[in-house]
Amino acid sequence: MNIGDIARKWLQNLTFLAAALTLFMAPNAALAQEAESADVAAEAAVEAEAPAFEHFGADMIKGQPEDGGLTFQAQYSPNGEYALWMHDAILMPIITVISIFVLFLLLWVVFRYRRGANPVPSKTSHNTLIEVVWTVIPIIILLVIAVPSIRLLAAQYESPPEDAITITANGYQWYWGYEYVDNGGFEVISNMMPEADALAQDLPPQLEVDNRMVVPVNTPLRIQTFGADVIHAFGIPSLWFKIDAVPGRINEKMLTIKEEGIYYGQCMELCGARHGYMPIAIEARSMEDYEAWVLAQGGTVGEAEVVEVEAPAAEPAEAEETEETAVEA
Ligand SMILES: [Cu+2]
Repeated sequence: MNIGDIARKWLQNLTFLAAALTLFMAPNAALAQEAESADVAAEAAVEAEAPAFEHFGADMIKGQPEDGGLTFQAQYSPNGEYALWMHDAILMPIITVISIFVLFLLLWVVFRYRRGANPVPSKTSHNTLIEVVWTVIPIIILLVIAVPSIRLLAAQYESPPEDAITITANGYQWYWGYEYVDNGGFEVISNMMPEADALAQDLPPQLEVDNRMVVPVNTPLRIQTFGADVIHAFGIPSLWFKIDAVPGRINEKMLTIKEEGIYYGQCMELCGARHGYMPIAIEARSMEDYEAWVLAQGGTVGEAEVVEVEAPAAEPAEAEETEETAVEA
């Protein structure tokens, strides 16, 4: 073989190698390109599905006391509406009628039986008819009040349905933490917003917070409360909702909010030096908005969280151990 032959052979080999390489790489390159465009499409889809969550502004504040208001502030939960109706339609009319009637009796006695008109006082000490009337009528009034009153009391103790969304309000000295038990278990820490920031956004200072408790509207919520250090109380007047947050135990109460909006409350149990500076701000949103917010917080939505919650494996083992110890003992 001369040098020319060797060179030709090498050239052939090189060409073959190059061809093989090209054949091998081409589909990969195509695949990579496809994958890249798929990624871009997926990202675009995610962006389209989950628009950036925007919190409500001052125009959505509801249930605040009004200047010159005579009754309770507007109510935004079924129990609150019922309580407001009972106050306005039953209690206030009865109180008004009784007060006017007693005032009339007093004035009547003062004028009709004054000394000038009655030089000889009456010696009457019993009147069976009047005594029966002033016993029976108050009983009827009390029964009329008792019916809606006991209904309201019972409604406030009603247990939430099984599919209610559980949110735990943890009271800390001196702020609130909202734990989304059914949405991945993340906790939102909520502190009072500095006065200047609140005023700049036209929000009520000392009521507004940095992170609101976002909840879905028209959905039964299982609100659980817990005191991390001392007793606090989770109270929102416009939702007719108040429940103590006690260390060492979990309290539970159902809450359903009827309208989207921002509702303010405060800690309602004297809990220390900054008790007056741990406000509550609830933002009720549509279910879609709520889920978007949960995802933005890193939480989970839908069926997935049911699968994630597995029964603790340690339990049966512990039970066996206690059995064994019991046998040994
Ligand atoms: Cu407190």
